[in-house]
Amino acid sequence: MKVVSLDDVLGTEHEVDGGNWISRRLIMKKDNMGYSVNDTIIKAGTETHIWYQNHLESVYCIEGEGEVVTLSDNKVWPIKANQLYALDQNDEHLLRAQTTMRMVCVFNPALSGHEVHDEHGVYPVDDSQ
Ligand code: 9YT
Repeated sequence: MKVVSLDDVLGTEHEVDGGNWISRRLIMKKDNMGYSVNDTIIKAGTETHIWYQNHLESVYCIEGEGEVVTLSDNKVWPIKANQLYALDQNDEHLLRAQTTMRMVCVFNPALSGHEVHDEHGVYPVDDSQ
């Protein structure tokens, strides 16, 4: 067993600044859990285009409020603290933060821990062992 504190990650290479968000990677591929876990801050007033074509992600909001727009149907999903959204269809979406949002993000397959979005909002497949 292991215990990971947010303080263990802050200021390290696993605190990743994506511009509109800062992702603190708590569990990564190297931990061999089959998923990864991030504690992510989404900056207030931002809109981020995201499309995880290679990953499924569940996002549990623990602070703040905003909305997700799924682009296949232009549906707007208001999100606030204590709600989880699951991108179970690799859904292309916009994430809008009305206030600063704090999210617990779980990815399958696991992230290596260094990923930032490419120009299409995608994280690459990590083929490394
Ligand atoms: C909620 C969300 O998808 N934010 C973008 C960052 C990403 N989830 C991450 O790597 O923590």
